[in-house]
Amino acid sequence: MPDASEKAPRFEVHPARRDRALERLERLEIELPSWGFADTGTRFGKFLQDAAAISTEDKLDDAAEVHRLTGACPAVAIHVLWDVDGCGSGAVIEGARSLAAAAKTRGLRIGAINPNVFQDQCYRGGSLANEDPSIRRRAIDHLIESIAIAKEVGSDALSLWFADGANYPGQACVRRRKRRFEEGLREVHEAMPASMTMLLEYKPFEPAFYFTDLADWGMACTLARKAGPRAKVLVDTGHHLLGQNVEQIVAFLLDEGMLGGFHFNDRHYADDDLTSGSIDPYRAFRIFLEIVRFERDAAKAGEPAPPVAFMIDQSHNLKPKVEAMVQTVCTVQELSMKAFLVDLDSLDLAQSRGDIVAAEECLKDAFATDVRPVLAAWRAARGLPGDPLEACRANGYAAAAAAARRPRKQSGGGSYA
Ligand code: PSV
Ligand code: MN
Repeated sequence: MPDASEKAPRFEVHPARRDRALERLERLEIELPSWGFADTGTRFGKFLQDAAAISTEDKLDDAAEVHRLTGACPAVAIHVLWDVDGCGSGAVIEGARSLAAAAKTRGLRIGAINPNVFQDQCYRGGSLANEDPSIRRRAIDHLIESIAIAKEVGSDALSLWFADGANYPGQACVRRRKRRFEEGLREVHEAMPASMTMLLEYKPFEPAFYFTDLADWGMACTLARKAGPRAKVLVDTGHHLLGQNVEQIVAFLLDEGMLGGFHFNDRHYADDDLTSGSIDPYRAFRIFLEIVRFERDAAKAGEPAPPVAFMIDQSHNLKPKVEAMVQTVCTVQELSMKAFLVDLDSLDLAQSRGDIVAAEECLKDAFATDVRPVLAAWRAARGLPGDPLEACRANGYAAAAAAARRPRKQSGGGSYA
């Protein structure tokens, strides 16, 4: 029941609720994607940026800058083929070791490990579902090598996304491919240490356009369950068909104990990699609300709420990379803070009374709250810039990075053609 002492005038937040929300925000770590700092493009071309990272060290420098400004991003997810030297050779452990050391020097740690079984020519017909057993073996070996990398860098998350699928009706047998995924994932799960979680990401389209083998949360959940107890589902917010209710998926997976983490971004049409909250901030808010409500219910029941990884998966083609990442982190903090402010007791009461309008107003009141002043004060109290985005735009980091990286790009060390 709502504590009467926590009742504030309708459009004001009671200080006790605000403090609880800030305490939850304090624990919100947002993992950055190494690949979000490099030059990327669409299939129609790339628009290169002088300040974009070339090497993995550059990416770590950029991530460290985002963490320095926001204090919320101590971990960086990596894509092994793009970030670890020596993949597929005996030198890979050495590569992983130096990567971990490079992260540590910058006050960071390596987060989720993303293997890559989609870019090599051999994966034309897929990876774990390939008709050719030698290609399936190669993919599984790479996933197992990624586990070794994870162990070496101290990461406990193996994050799997598969481009497997088919482009044409009749091209492939859906059931046979499903069985191969079951087999392959089981083997990989068995190779994971007890501390490691397998995150299984789904996506209904691209690069396959007739079907992908892990097209939606139900398929990912089924395959995760068959893989083993430490396999969970990863929800990339851009990987849904138009109109899908993502927060319902989140709530459902939470209740099943099957939500492992997120790839945050926003979208208008497909997997657009737009800035989180730039298109539908209310949706991101509703997703956070499902999480905070689940956590509250677990706490009430005296049960631990299993950890959920909050990762960003955005590669901006047009925005400056570091600035876009700082903007994203601040937006995620703002939207999650609004969700943490929802008066859950009043929401419970309104729902149990069937008072639909009052229930919806609980969401709207919190969403309409301007949390920026509270966040600025909270950051300042931690020695962080009150407005990380403004600090980022003013501090000259991007200009210095561009000056240092431009010559390397021009001399062929980067991705300038
Ligand atoms: C695929 O679209 C995806 O969302 C996966 O998470 C990949 O790892 C990432 O994008 C690569 O950019
Ligand atoms: Mn993703």
